[in-house]
Amino acid sequence: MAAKTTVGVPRETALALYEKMLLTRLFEHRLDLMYKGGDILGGMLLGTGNEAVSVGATSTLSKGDIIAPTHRGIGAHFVKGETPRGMMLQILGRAEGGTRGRDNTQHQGSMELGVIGMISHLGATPTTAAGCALAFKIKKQNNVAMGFTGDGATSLGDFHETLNMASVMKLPFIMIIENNQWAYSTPPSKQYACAKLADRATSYGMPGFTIDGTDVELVYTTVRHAVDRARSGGGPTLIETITMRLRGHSAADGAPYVPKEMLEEWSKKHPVDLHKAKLIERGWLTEAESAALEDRITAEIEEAVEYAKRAPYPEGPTLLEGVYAD
Ligand SMILES: Cc1ncc(C[n+]2csc(CCOP(=O)(O)OP(=O)(O)O)c2C)c(N)n1
Ligand SMILES: [Mg+2]
Repeated sequence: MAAKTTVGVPRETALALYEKMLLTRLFEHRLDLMYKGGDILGGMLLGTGNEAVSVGATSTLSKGDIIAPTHRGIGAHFVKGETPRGMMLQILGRAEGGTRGRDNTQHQGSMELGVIGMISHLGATPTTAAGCALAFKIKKQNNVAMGFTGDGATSLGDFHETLNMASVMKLPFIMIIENNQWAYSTPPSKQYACAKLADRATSYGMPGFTIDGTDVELVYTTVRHAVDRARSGGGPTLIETITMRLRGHSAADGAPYVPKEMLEEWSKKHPVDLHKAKLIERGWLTEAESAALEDRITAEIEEAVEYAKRAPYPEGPTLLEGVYAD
């Protein structure tokens, strides 16, 4: 089923969505520069083009709800309360970061913020989120869990098992597919043969929607409906968001396999630019206000960079602490 209408959101919400998306974009832009400057070791994955999904979907949640974002979900971490400083400490592998310097990508989780750290074995992240939804149901806790997956990871068995079980058990679960039309170098035509990934929802006995993932208000309103439904005992919903990965798979991937025209076409539809244009058209934001916001966010990011660069790496003898269960 395709969601046909873009329902507007209140001014305050629309501006909050813009702020978090802008933060995500500027933060990732800074990461890109730092990677090129040799400040970031190892791999780096960016969610450029995915801002409306990571921010829009998670902005519908309440305290106590749990998310399990993908490797393109820096915006989701920010919405759940992670700070630019905390994220920078993690990405620079510092002792004060979420994984205490054991790792420098987005594997950090926080029970306090309600974030399951991204699990690199694709497929396991949404499954874990559904497990949280089951726990909420058993404990009669009025919370929901939201799992995220890329288009490629929907081909894994875990994805099907998770949705089947979530539907049978009527779990308070929302499954968001970030269909950015690439799974590394694999396009949808070599990944699945159904017209839309959300069409699979019918076979699980749950509602499914395919929506434009560049429209943050559409993402917000569609997901909000699913969250309300899950919270009131109606069971899970599958939402497929169509976006485009505007960068290579990782910073090391120039993505020569992506057709130039496709990239050019989608670059004109950057979700942050689209939302900003709407806000300005409605008179909810001026260019001057947007520039001031950008300055404030940039200053916060620069503070995070300075702090994290000065922060120590973990001490050698502590490295095995917290790696294995006691
Ligand atoms: C089970 C498993 N197989 C392969 C990989 C290697 N891998 C990491 S990301 C990725 C592509 C994932 O594509 P998609 O699910 O569409 O997410 P995207 O990167 O496009 O956001 C692959 C193949 C992995 N991490 N886990
Ligand atoms: Mg993908």
